[in-house]
Amino acid sequence: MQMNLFPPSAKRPVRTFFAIALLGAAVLFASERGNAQQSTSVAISVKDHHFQPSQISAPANRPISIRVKNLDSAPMEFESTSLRVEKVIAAGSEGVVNVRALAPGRYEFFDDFHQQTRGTLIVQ
Ligand SMILES: [Cu+2]
Repeated sequence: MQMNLFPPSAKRPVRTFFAIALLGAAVLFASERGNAQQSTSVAISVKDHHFQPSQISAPANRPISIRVKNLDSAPMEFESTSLRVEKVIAAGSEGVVNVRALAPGRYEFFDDFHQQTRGTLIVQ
């Protein structure tokens, strides 16, 4: 047997209230996640086998696009063990290296074709 605590007219507004509250919470949650996942981009150049600047920084917990411009007349390979990336960039050209969202810290990178060419990404 069904117990009817509320008369039919009172039941609907209560249910509507909860539905709206739930929807509101879902929208809030989704937009916070959206902010956290919004990517950021940072640029760096290579000239005379030196990164310019040799230190770049980016916010934590966001995917990062590193735009690498190779101003030298030789190809280079942007590489990092801690970032788990590797990308060849032809002479006089540029490439984008996409990195996952990172915890705060220092992440070293180098040119695999000219190992003395080194730089650091500071995530904070
Ligand atoms: Cu390599």
